[in-house]
Amino acid sequence: MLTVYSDSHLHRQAKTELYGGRLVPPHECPERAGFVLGQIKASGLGEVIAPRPFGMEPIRRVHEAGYLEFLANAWDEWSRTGYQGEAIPTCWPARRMAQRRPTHIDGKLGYYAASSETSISAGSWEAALGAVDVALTAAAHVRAGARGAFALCRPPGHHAASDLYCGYCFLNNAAIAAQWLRDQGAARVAILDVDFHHGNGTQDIFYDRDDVFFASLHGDPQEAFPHFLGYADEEGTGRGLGFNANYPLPRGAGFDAWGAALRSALGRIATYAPDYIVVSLGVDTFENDPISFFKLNSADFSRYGTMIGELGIPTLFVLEGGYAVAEIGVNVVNVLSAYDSATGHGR
Ligand code: Q9C
Ligand code: ZN
Repeated sequence: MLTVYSDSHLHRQAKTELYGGRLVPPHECPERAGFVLGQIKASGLGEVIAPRPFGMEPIRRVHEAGYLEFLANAWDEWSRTGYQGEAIPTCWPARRMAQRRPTHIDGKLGYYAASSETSISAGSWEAALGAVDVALTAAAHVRAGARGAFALCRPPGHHAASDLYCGYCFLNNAAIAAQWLRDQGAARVAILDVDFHHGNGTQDIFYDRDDVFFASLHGDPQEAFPHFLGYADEEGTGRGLGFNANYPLPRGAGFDAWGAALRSALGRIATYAPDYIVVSLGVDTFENDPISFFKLNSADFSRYGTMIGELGIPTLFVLEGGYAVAEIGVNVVNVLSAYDSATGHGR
């Protein structure tokens, strides 16, 4: 299958992540993309091409204008204050407080952040824009008739909502691609989120809609980030009721439990009969992932790539998480290669 990749992700190179009460080097680091690209080339998965620019319009279809303006200017505003570190929120519009956007950057950070591990650094906005072009270029390839395509992008996207950044994510690459496929004429799109963490941003964006089905397998929010969304009883609202499916799984879940949940999610998707599937492909379900608690081994990634391919629906894969840095290349390519084999290869 074809991969879309750009060096523009290198603009996202934060020095700090707030983790365990300390500022540590971010888990979501540039080396991640390097290992994936290296394994794609070593395995002969297929061609690697550069993205083309899609401009702001597809992004505005998903994200609020005020939020985009905030992201575009946050680093400059933060730098002008004279603060020495990277931009991290320290206060939030919590329960019973005013939901108004303040003028000071300290207030804006809390207004638009759903979590505080994600430092905003110089270049983060440029990298986030580049990731969207990667996702949309791969989406266009699928739209043009390919059975599959892979968007090798970072920063990731599935925790970002219309007006919230969260969990290393600023712009929701998978949601923007799904909306773009709808806007190009697809009647229905399904998003399958196999990242270890619940795709709270994607769920929120499509929660009241029946034209984009969302299914997510993830660590139980009682025990795992993002903690405040991802329960099994979240089934959608209004027209969207019945078009959201969550599969929270316990600590230590291996392929027996995880694969059974995937089979159920794929059954729901097959019934929905979408024109396209967008897979939020996080490989932090891996047994040695440093921040997660599932137990998939590298062979399990091939098993589920086959299962997705057996649906026979054109599929866009978008990279999300995965922090066992040296192994993420093998695990990602195992999914993609198995998908290709199950669909009779490539084009
Ligand atoms: N103690 C993605 O995989 N921190 N984001 C978790 C665990 C945030 C993960 C803290 C993890 C965000 C795209
Ligand atoms: Zn994740």
